[in-house]
Amino acid sequence: MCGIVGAVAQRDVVEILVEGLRRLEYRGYDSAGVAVVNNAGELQRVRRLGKVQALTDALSETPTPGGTGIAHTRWATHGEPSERNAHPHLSNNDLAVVHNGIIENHAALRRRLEEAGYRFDSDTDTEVIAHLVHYNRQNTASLLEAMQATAQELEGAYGTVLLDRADPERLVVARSGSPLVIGLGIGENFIASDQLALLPVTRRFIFLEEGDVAEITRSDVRIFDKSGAPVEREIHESTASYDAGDKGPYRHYMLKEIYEQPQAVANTLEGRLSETGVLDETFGNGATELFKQVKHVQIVACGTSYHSAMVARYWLECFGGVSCNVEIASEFRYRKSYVQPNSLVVTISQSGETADTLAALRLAKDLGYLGSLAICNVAGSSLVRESDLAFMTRAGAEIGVASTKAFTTQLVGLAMLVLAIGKYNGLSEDEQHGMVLALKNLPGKLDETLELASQIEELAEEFADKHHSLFLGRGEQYPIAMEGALKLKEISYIHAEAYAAGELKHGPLALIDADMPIIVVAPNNDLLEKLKSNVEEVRARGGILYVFADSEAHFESDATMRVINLPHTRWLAPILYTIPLQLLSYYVAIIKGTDVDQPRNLAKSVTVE
Ligand code: HGA
Repeated sequence: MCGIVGAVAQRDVVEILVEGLRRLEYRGYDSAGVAVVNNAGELQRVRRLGKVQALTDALSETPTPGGTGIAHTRWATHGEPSERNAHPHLSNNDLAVVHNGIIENHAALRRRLEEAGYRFDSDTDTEVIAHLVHYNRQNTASLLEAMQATAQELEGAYGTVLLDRADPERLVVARSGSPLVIGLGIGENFIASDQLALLPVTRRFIFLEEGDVAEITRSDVRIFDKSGAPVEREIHESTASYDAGDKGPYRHYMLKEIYEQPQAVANTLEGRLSETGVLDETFGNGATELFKQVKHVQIVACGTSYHSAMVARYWLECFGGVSCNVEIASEFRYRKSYVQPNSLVVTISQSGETADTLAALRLAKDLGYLGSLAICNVAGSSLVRESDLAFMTRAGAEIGVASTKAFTTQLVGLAMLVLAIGKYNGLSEDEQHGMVLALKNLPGKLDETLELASQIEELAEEFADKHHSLFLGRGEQYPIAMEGALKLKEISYIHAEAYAAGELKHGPLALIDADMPIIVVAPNNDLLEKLKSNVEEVRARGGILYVFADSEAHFESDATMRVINLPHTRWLAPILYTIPLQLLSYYVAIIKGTDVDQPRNLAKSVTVE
């Protein structure tokens, strides 16, 4: 969350900063701001409430050129979205600060700084960083040392960038809990919270590590670790495509990303399957030794990734021959838990920077798991770097706040994990062969499923005036019902709940009437007859049903039930049945006129807890 961009160059950097913010807008979009030191040595700041476009408009009215600058797009945690709370924040008109994260001891620091004579102009926690660095600067030899001293006093999480009017040739940056990446140019250098922001200006990146403080000038980058010792960090050459942040011919990123799923899944599978199984090295060095010993899997994740984990639990226990627990990261990290013998901990996160998931991984490492595996879409992210093994999902950049292709490729990764672990736990060669074949056929089935879009668009009309909805599924389709409900909530703001269909009679049946659409995920599997009984229970009470089914499941459309048939598939049905639910929420949101890619109150890459 929160997009940060900074640049030190000879040329005017404002356009670079604003283009970077545009590319990071998915991380927060309630306000945006920029601060630069201009040729006259003045610190100039422009901030606007709302999206980056409002800032761009303001900058075109009042050009604000400068060779060194910082910029920010905000997702508020402390203080309402407003211009006065927008970053950058200043101290004494000398220092400007942008920040991603939460300073937990901000109240105590604020009191102390107010006593020392500092005046606060915002309600944010961030402003304490500006004043504290300013305060510490008086007793230190450089801005870098002032930041190092400040880091000792800050509690919580931050990725922060500082600009000093009196020393405009450098930026000082610090990372603790929130990601920052340095972009290396020729005679100019950059900083951002995501490499995507800097792809127009460089391909060479250094990912800062926990506790790093760095000084960036036009010609040099100096990095110090948390003990203050100078360190060298590896330079990565990025292969991400320049236009990863473009919508192409699509109206929204979300639609583009829905349609990219067959290719994203094909990319995720490429080079990782043999005729009869999954190549262990897909998960990294040492995977074979680890998988041979695994008897239990603990998966930890948040949001959509948590739903993929829930599907994996069904798969791992059904085919993988091992037991599995799944837990929401923000719960796991704050409770006492027991580690089963021979347990692998698996974390799942699109960005690899999800604050709660990262904290859960760190806790798990202390608890003594056999090993850790990250399933992630961003190479070089904290989760990947800090795990023993990693499976990269190759979904490509996902910009829409509501996750689509990241989810389906996570499921592909988890399906491959099931095969990799299952082969050491009784999964026969024949079974593996059939499962591999299904994986290879999956991109084609996804293409076929996407052809249902016009039917689903038509069906969406019936949801636009509804305020509530219910999603039902059984077995491994229950988490898909949960994911469908989450999508609808996220982008159309319709209240949606998901239930395991067998639970209906324990309460939710009371809600059924003609104003409550009920979406049922109904592939042809062993639970089909049970699910059909649940469907009848709803019909008997006047409910209107929308059933996504397999033609072999023999549901018939009539006055109270609309049936949409999907291509036939067995064990990978959760991946296929996700597609119509994504399309449904997309088209409902279009009809309702909500902001599909940047829904209210949300942002992508949840780097705060
Ligand atoms: N706490 C700061 C920054 C918020 C943030 O990082 N969001 O992702 C604020 O509220 O401005």
